[in-house]
Amino acid sequence: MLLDKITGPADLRRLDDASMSELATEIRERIVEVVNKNGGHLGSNLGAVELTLALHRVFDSPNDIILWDTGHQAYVHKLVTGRIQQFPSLRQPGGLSGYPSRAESPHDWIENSHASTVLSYAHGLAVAQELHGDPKRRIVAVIGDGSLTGGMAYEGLNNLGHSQSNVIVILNDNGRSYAPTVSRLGESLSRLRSNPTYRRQQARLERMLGEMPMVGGYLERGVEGAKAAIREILEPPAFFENLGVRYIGPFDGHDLPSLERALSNAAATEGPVVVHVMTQKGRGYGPAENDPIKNLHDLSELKDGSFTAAFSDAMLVEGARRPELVALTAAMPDSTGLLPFGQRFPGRLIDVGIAEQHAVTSAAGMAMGGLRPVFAVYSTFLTRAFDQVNLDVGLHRQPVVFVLDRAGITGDDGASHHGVLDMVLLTKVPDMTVFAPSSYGEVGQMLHDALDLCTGPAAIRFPKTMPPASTDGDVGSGPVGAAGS
Ligand SMILES: Cc1ncc(C[n+]2csc(CCOP(=O)(O)OP(=O)(O)O)c2C)c(N)n1
Repeated sequence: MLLDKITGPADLRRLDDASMSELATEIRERIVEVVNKNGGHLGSNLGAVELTLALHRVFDSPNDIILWDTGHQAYVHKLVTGRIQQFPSLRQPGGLSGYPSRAESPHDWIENSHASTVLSYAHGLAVAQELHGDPKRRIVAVIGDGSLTGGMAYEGLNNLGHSQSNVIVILNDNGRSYAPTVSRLGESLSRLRSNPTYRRQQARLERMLGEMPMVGGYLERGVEGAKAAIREILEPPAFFENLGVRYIGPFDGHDLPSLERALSNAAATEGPVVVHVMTQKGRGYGPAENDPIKNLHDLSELKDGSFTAAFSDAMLVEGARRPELVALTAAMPDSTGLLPFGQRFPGRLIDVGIAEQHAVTSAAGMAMGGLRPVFAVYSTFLTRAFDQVNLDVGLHRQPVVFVLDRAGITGDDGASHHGVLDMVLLTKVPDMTVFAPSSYGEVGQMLHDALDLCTGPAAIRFPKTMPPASTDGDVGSGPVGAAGS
């Protein structure tokens, strides 16, 4: 096995093209084997194999800084940065984290699993670099098209363009978050995907535009149509370039030699540059390639006999009773149990993208407009929208229901996924009622009560799994402090 001989990125640079392609196959096999056993993120990692290999051949990590947005797609990075032996312990107690981890490796700079932060870290590192860093060190930020729907990503892009910081942004575009990405920009990006010869066309169309006849100062109608088509082609590059960030691409994210050329060119660029890389989620593994819901983004599924399933059922009941009930998700329609609601009540499930802050304030607007919004979200992700919950919903006394899945300790999802702050924060919000079901059966009753009885905001929080029940005698009888002595 080639893979077992890779002790670090330098070993990758010694391999020829044929060996690299063999290595990519071995990596996919290893990831499928371990994730099928331990759970974790599958589709996202299978799609990022060649991209990760190219990054580690062109850049010199950890001196060059490679940052992964969200971090769920960093398994390949772990495998080629000296963690092959520990990989079977992925997400196990005492084993490798499911995300980058600063304690695990100097190649891991950031470790939070919340999306859309990477461009801000990159900007900060670039400022530090300029003021007192090694001028040769490069900063590379990898972000998915899904994570690019989050507000912080736009704030970061705007700032990078304005400051002209030396950051290489890799846009890993597979057209999906879990579900297809909610983004007009994403749609334009995917038109480029189906149009690889667009650069040639772009030049031709630009020439044509320059030669267009003007009739009484106005372009003719047919010409207007052509212009609209041209705009569609030019939109994504224009979007980045108007912000002051150079755009190159799109590149085939599974063609290693061409990716390496693209990355080398980007490395020689002054100022911020976006390298647009097209990848296929779940690449090389049939069940993931063919999963229509989320390309096996991860291996969690809606189980009967869970809080999520109870909530999913309760939404069908309440949705039928109340035509004004709408459901919101921040790019997680499947994991939050809202897909059945969306199928039963078309148009009443609103996916806002990975944009929790926007979701909360948008829910306030929906409530002001007479709807009863239910925002289903993991507890850990609501935390970033606390200001919106407090002011835009709470201060305005709007009847928004927050349904917080994964409240409390979440086990193998790791430190940044624990939902440990919602209770302390939500109980400070004006007019907020917090419900905490202790059985699946209570979920439906509490949703019903939150909608029927609460005139202001309400939250229903429940854990990922039922806590293990203790029986009489299980609870400690030894002297206090005995464990430490
Ligand atoms: C703030 C926040 N909300 C929700 C999530 C849950 N989540 C994890 S990965 C993901 C999709 C990411 O899509 P993309 O960035 O395109 O990466 P891909 O997996 O498609 O490569 C979502 C919604 C998250 N990590 N952070």
